[in-house]
Amino acid sequence: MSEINSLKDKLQALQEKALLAFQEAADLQALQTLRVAYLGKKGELTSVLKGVGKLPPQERPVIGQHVNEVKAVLAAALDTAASALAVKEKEQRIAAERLDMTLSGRSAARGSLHPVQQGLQEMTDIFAHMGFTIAEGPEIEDEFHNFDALNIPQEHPARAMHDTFFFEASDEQQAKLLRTHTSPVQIRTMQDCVASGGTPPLAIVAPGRVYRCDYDVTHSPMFHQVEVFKVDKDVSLAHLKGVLQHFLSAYFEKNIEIRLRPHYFPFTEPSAEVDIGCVFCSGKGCRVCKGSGWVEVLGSGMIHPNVLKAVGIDSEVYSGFAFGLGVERLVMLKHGIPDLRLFFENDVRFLRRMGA
Ligand code: 2U9
Repeated sequence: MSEINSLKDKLQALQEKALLAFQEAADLQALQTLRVAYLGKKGELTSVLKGVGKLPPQERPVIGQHVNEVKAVLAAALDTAASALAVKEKEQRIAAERLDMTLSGRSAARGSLHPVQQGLQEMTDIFAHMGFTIAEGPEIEDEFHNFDALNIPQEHPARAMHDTFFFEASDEQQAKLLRTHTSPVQIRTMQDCVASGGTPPLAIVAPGRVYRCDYDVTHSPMFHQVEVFKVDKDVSLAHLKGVLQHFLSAYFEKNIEIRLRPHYFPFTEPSAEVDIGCVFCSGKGCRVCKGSGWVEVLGSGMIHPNVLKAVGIDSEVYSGFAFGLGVERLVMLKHGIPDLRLFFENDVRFLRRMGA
């Protein structure tokens, strides 16, 4: 066989071998290696070209053109194979990254209200259902709204420094303090009513934080109150007792017996402390009720005429009842919580047990 035909055969064989190898390349990396092996400077096509020198000069262009054709075929085949592999690799990557949307998700840990807030909301809801309007007010108060308007005179022990947190103030400034009860909310509600030309009936529930400079096993310097009041014509002690009876039975979720014991509060007259039949021993006598069968739960009374006068409501025409309760105390009684301090330590074992 002539030299030129042998070269042509070699080129033909090379092309076939290369095309087959390109088709079988597993990935783009392997294809790149083949590109170098066949078309690179030291590649197979170059080594075939070296044989061209042995040909007679007139035959060299013929082979040269042939080599160029093979080169073009291989380059085109490499490009085709490369784009096919690129598509294949992309499909493999997408398949590997596929998300199974049918898998159930990890549920996020859900927080919950603090037991005191739960209690506060339960109590407020009961009064809201009875038709009382929820009202809130500032925790930083002045002496008028916290004391004077509530018939608590200057010399009253409740105003002494040991009970009330006062803010520092110069002589000409009005003294500011942390409210010691939520009663100023009702004072402000009545003032707003009168100022806008309105008249009773007013029925308000005032929940919120209050502060007293008092700290021991049964007292915290910050605690929560719910206060309720109703002002209208002909409001009587019977209305007070009916509302208390309904509220306490609804909150404790059972029929609750109540009794009113005469007491003294400056802002109510007459005043009464309210006891319930012991929820632990049903009146038989236990440690909680100290053997008496009764537990004190709140303070109440008919609004003192001086309080109505202080806000400009005619106490000859209108009367009202009011009561106030400590939220922590009632939550403790309902859930058998033995120590007030548990509410303020935020021990998760306690919070979880309480439904957190
Ligand atoms: C107005 C007029 C009167 C609210 C009342 C009590 C009795 C009472 C205590 C219960 C436990 C406070 O948290 S505690 O220490 N409260 O005994 N509160 S009558 O009387 C009012 C309120 C507003 C305008």
